[in-house]
Amino acid sequence: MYPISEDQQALVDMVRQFSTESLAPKAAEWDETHHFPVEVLRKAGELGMGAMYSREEFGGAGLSRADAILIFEELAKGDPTIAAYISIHNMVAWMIDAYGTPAQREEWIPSLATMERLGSYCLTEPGAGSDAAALSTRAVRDGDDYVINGTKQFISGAGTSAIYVVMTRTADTGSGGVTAILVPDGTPGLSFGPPEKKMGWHAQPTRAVVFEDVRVPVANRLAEEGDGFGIAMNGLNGGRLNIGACSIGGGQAALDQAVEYVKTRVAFGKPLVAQQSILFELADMDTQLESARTLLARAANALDSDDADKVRLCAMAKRVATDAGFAVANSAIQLHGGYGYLTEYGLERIVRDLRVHQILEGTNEIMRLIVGRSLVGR
Ligand code: FAD
Ligand code: 2MC
Repeated sequence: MYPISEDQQALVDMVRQFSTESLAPKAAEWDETHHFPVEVLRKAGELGMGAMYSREEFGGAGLSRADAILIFEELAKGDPTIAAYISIHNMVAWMIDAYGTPAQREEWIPSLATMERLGSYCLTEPGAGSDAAALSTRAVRDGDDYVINGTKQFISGAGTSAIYVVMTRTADTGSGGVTAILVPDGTPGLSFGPPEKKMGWHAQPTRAVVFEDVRVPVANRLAEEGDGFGIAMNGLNGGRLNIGACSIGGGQAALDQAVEYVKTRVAFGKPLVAQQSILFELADMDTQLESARTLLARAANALDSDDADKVRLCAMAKRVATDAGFAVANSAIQLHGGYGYLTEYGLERIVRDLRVHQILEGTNEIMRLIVGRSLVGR
């Protein structure tokens, strides 16, 4: 994929301008005030970022996964938290576009594409995180409806979203008994836990989603009964790449800041950059990001071409990129000395925001599990 094409460069330039003008100047304030900037998300939607890799028929942008990772890196340079939410929203849009009926796609894709309406992805439960196939939120068929009961935990965008893609249990057959159902906001019996207090990701809400006899028409089911686990996992393959790209973007912003700092900060009579150990540290940071970026691009190409190896590559790239972004941002704090620890410098926010990327969308241990299993065939 590298070097990128002229079209991709134009995309990067457009997103960089949006990120620099609309995200970066406000990121610290949104973090401090825990503000979810829905109005800015609508601007991103106007620029085509609400359904990037959904088909164009109902308003998607029809871009590739290789394009998407370039976009997420640029968005995250401005604000990793907002970039990551846009990724989750895009997962939801893609799942509806890829698996929905023409009626479901027509109903949801146009307004998800513009981000006029937002989406949440509901897989995790209090008793089922890494072991997602153990989920117990149940959907019971009653005539032409499903009645849903259960709780989803840690749901990004909950309370603000217009649509919840909910992975439910319709049969006691492990991953084969999972069904994906669309639950619109406002459905009686749907409620939300209080906003979680978190280390980072302050600029987007994380809440439990509670289902108490929530009744939705069978027409709200995505694909067939039992297809839900595959739908959820396929949504996550792309999400894992995007979240990796968000980590690279955050790490790159921190590295850029560190490079400028060590050129001007004087210690022992000369700028820090004159110390070869400092130069080596910068070189290692740059190399970590570039290696991760290259692996992400390889995995994105595998997803675009539906390679047999795509799951392994997406898992590997997610693990490497989220570890790299976090490590680089943390090193940028160290290079700033005590100033790096101050909120004013913005680096501690990047570190707090990137830390969770090693945990969500499949922990980095689960990424190793996926890669390891593919090696030994189990
Ligand atoms: P557990 O599964 O309990 O894991 C605990 C520890 O054990 C981890 O270190 C894990 O790696 C390790 N572990 C577990 N199994 C194994 C194993 N077999 N081998 C080795 N180690 C193992 N979920 C959604 O569905 N939608 C969202 O929008 C969403 N947003 C989130 C936002 C935030 C801010 C957070 C924190 C989480 C979010 N999540 C979301 C949930 C997230 O995906 C889960 O937290 C994650 O998958 C881990 O599950 P868990 O927290 O239950 O940890
Ligand atoms: N892509 C496509 N299909 C997949 C897949 C993937 N990434 N992972 C598993 N599958 C399929 C697999 O091929 C199998 O299909 P079939 O039944 O046709 O053979 C089926 O799913 C079951 O897979 P396993 O037998 O591997 O299931 P197991 O339960 O042993 O392990 C595991 C599944 C651990 C890989 C899965 O539960 C997992 O990815 N856990 C992590 C959960 C997670 O990522 N949560 C993120 C929540 S979202 C979030 O955090 C956000 C911020 C939005």
